[in-house]
Amino acid sequence: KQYLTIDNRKVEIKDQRNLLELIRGIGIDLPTFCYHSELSVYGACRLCVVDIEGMGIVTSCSTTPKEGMVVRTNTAELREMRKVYLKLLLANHDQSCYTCSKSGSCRLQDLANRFGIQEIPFGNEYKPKPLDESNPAIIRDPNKCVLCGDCVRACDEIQGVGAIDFTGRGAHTCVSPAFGKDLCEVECVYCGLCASVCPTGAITPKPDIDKVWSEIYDPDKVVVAQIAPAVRVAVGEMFGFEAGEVTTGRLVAAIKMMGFDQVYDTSFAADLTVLEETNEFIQRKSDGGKLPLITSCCPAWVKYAEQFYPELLGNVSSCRSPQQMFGAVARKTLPEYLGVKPENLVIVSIMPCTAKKFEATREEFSTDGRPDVDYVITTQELGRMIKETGVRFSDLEPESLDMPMGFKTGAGVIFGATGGVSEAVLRYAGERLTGEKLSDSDFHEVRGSEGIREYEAVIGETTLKMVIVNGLGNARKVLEDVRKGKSDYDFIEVMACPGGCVAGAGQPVSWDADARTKRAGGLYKSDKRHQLHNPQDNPYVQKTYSETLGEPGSHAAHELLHTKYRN
Ligand code: HC1
Ligand code: SF4
Repeated sequence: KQYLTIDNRKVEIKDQRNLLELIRGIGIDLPTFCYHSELSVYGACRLCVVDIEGMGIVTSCSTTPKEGMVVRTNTAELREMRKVYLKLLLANHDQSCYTCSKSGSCRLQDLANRFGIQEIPFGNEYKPKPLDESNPAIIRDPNKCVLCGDCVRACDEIQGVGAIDFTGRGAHTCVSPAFGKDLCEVECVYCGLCASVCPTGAITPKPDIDKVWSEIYDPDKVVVAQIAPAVRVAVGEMFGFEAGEVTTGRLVAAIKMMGFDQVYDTSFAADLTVLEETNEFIQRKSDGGKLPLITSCCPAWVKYAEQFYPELLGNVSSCRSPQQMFGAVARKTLPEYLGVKPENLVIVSIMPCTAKKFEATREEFSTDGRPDVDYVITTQELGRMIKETGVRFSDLEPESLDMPMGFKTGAGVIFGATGGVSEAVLRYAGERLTGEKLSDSDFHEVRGSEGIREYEAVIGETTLKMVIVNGLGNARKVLEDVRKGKSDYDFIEVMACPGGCVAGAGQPVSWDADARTKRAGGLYKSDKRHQLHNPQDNPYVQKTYSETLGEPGSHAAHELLHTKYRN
């Protein structure tokens, strides 16, 4: 065993990658902007400085812990240095905390407060730069950038997109797409990972709150909501609940009190998606069609495939995502069901994701020129709207979702975690291929958190070779082999966000490193509590087929539930 000393305490060195991790591991929250455990070490913000006997002052993120080191994290000099670094950042910051959407969860604000900074002696040096609001998903505000580079490394190292980079030199350095272009002009897929890792308000989800309020206030409109799977296990974090706590009932109550007329569940449409996608999969498998079949519910992944793998678009399932299946079915059936004029029906999605905002604007997903989904707000935006109303979320009595589109099986709920779509598909494929009902615990091995997970499902005589991927950089690793014809997978699940939708960029900002795992755990717990686990058993999905769609893969199902991709 090896030991070192930190602030007079003897500490064992285990497998920590750097001194910063070790220090944080013993409960000292050293500040950083540019350190992120899933990204390469950049060492630029210098806030994590420590004093090591014999070495002097170094950044702990780029120092390897060694036997016998004597480390101090808190000295007069270190404290002064941190304050100067913070003041320099603040002097180049627009300081509009009152109006910033990140207020309350901004690390610069938090640290300025923590270090008791009361004045910025250098004067406010910043000259306002224009915002980039060119796309439907995220806003880039260079005035709030602290040049930590987290967004640049996340986009490059995790997503393999490289849509943004440092540009300019010295005092003119900033982060932007190449050649000063806007995000809508480069290969950005709107995954929002840059916003998730941004410690300040420099990249944030684009809000649609005001538009939704004005529809709610319009007496002629009937406003319905669909709630995505991952929202229910995260929104509570904005009201003091632990990550992963399932708050669906309170969520329904709050949304109703806000003035929505009906509250439905995207998981209903996820059940529907499983039937269509599994049908497509089994058909391709039996007719020698194009395999592997690649999932299509993540809009950032779909845009990525269109841009970087156009030759594999034939492998991507033609199924619309659950969000868009919901929109199409709701437009077709709800006016009559609710007795409302079609033009007065407003459909709002509540999603954990920024790319869903973009997906809803795609031309493919509109009927007679009107988008099937009118507005997409994120979990964060919903939480802010609830806060605006003053409703005390934790005191609410849980309410039930509205029928029919509020009914779902556990399969439609687990979609929000990486591996969820695959597991749901197997629950239906199992029955299709064997003619027997399988237990819902048959395919739990697809669960996990690794970026690439292989799984072989043996169902009767058939073996299905699957791979579950999250993070687009991981997708690239798998797809390169598919492109070269070197892969023998039958099925590939791709989610752009590491961990799947539970960690989407629209989820509440969390400083809990385990939030992702806890939220996924919440979805699996919710599945367990559901009465039904197999999507094919959803009585309202069955009814939708018998009344509107015929059967999975029918002409009517294709019209409403499938799509084509842009090459
Ligand atoms: Fe997702 Fe999906 S699971 S993509 O992660 O297929 O956003 O939650 O709503 O559409 O159902 C997101 C989540 C979501 C869709 C479903
Ligand atoms: Fe990169 Fe995703 Fe951010 Fe676009 S949204 S810049 S692809 S990380």
